[in-house]
Amino acid sequence: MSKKLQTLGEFIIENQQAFPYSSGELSRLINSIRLAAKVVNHEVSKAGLVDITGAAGDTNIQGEQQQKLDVYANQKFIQTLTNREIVCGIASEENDEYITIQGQNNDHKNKYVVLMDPLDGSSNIDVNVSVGTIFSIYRRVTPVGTPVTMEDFLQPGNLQVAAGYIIYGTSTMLVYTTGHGVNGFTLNPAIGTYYLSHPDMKFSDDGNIYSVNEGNYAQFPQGVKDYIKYCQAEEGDRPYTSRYIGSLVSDIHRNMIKGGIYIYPSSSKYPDGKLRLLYEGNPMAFIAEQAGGKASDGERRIMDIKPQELHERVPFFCGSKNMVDKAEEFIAKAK
Ligand code: AHM
Ligand code: MG
Repeated sequence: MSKKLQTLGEFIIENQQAFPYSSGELSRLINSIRLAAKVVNHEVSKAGLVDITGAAGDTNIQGEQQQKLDVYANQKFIQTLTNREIVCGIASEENDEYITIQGQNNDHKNKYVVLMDPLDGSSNIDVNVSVGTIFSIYRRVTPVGTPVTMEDFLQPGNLQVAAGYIIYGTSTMLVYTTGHGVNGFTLNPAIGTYYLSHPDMKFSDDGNIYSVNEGNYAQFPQGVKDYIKYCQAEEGDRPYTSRYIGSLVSDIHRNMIKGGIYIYPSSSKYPDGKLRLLYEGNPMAFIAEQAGGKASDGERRIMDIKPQELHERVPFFCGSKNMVDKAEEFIAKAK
């Protein structure tokens, strides 16, 4: 018997009541992300054909070189979100400052802020490896009718109303949560429709994959080194398998499906870790927790951290719950 095919559009409508503040705005917001993702997907999939890859020449706030597709994806997502009367502000990993959206009547009446990494792992594009978009959505805390302020963006992850990622991989998928589990949709590029392909995604409690840039091993804190040695030890179900793409979305996506832990710890090069709390840490943490997994900075729950600035970095341990617990145990022991 064949399974009933459900499109993302149908899924959004059917589940609208389950969304927080179910006025339909959040559904429209997810819809516009879905649309922008299709446009970006189209461009990303052509990257090898046209002379679009390579550095655009700009340098982002972290001092990293931007690829042209980063700039393109950033523009597309911002355009699509700005053109709809839903979002009052956008913060992007590619922009130094947040963007205020006043709305068509200049009345600042929109309710949601979106924080995003429009094209994460973009250094992988030149070598035809999967990249992703990550997004995080909050309700504004300042009154409707006034321009957004920094306060609207610096909310802890536990106040997210939705978060998700798009993976531009062998298939393009949109995976998201509104706090009622995690669902994954695969794009049929021939007709431009996303279908529910991965309902109710879950991290297994235990896993056997660890994903970390081991080239930086010598720079890691002792507790992290000890945990990596534990992963490699021949005992019980270990050694675990090491898998690291260097593309956060792909590494987390694989580990959610197969069971595993992703680690980007602090190091002598990156004393606060490399990943950004607002654009990468919080949305991935929300997804992980909604999928029964865990996300921590090695000591604290990621989503309980009160952000101090837009581009703040955070050490990141995310994945199967028992694996993250074990990593925390080693870190605590080494203190
Ligand atoms: P980016 O936002 O500049 O693309 O950097 C984030 C990426 C993640 O996708 C990935 O997990 C990590 O950086 C890889 O870093 P490294 O090359 O240091 O291992
Ligand atoms: Mg990134």
